[in-house]
Amino acid sequence: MGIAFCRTPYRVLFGLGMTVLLLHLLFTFHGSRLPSPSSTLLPVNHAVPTSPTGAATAEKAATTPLITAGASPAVTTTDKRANAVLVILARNREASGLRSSLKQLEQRFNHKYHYPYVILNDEPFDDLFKETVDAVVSGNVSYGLIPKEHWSYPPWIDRHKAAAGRKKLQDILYGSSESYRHMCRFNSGFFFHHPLLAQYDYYWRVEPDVDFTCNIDYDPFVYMQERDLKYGFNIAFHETSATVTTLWETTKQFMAQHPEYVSHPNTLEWVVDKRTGDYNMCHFWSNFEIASLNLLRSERYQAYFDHLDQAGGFFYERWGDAPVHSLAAAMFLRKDEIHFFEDIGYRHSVFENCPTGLTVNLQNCDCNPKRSVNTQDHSCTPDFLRLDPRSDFNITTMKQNVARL
Ligand SMILES: Nc1nc2c(ncn2[C@@H]2O[C@H](COP(=O)(O)OP(=O)(O)OP(=O)(O)O)[C@@H](O)[C@H]2O)c(=O)[nH]1
Ligand SMILES: [Mg+2]
Repeated sequence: MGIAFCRTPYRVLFGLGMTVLLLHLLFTFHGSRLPSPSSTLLPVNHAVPTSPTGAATAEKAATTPLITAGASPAVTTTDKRANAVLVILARNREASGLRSSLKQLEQRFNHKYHYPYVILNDEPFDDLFKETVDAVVSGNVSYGLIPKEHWSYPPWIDRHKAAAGRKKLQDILYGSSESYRHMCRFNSGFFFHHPLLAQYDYYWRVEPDVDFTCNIDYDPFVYMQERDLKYGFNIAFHETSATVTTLWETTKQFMAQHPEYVSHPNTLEWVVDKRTGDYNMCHFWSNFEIASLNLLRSERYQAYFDHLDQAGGFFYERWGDAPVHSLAAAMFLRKDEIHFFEDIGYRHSVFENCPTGLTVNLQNCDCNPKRSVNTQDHSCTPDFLRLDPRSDFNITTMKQNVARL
């Protein structure tokens, strides 16, 4: 009772004042944090996972999400949420390209779910990069630096041989690039060991300058989790063979040394040429991946990566993380643990996946299914879908549907 005004009628007035103030604060907070009236109604858990030990200094919460929701259709959602993260590797100079990708990803999907982001770089991110990203995301962002040992030559690599390898491939895209090789090796063997990712089970890889062309009205992470799916792709294509001259030989050596690691059944049929027994160059395009971090952290994946890394093909040739992840998925997963995200409209450089209209209302898309690479025979997706005639997507039906449009 030491405070004089804590007596009626002052107590009543104070109570009223506090109520008004609280209501004001509540509306101000909601107005700035939640981007659309529809999203305020969604029963999605907005909790943001706490950062792992030691990651706190690298972490910066996004405070000013500016995205406003477009005209999203009715959203099918549940309270369920996966322990998942959006992962990006980028350079400072790619800030505006990344902003473009993330604005679309937020508008199409994440403004309803607020999944966190982990963004990694081999150099520290500058303030401009962070400001650019923070301005467009609705999830928490952690910026991480890649340890030197994950982005440099291991001691057993012969630098002269590596230089000769780059010269040999100089006429191929990124064939003469050293940094591209570090990037591919990092994405093959190290990103999932970064401490900022330690707490998560699933990741979705995103790149600068890609387009998400359809609304995504469900949670693909939960979709994966509920079906025990391990690897999700969106585009499958043939690799440039000169970049992986000895990758298949080296993979066969691994399988011979470690038959215990190869699953039965597996998906090797998809990557092996029936006539010759060679690698047919099919791979999932890893610039889009929704997958299990535990798969990559598994003993067998680690053993496979170590085997490849010792052989040196990341530097002597130009092994990409896409064929490496794909061969791993083929050896370690059953076909029904791999999912084709046909319904996610996605464009990366010249290739795109545009839904065929079987599962997605194309009015909510900004792409032309006739331009989609996945229904074309020179893509590797038809072969993948034919492996399992009971799969959700039947290539013949998909093609027929596109032809009718
Ligand atoms: N920090 C960092 N990121 C890189 C570097 N090189 C590539 N990346 C990132 O790694 C990913 C793949 O690189 P890209 O250059 O897109 O390679 P790509 O997809 O094979 O080829 P593009 O057709 O050019 O897109 C992207 O997210 C890039 O931002 C690098 O030297 N440093
Ligand atoms: Mg790219």
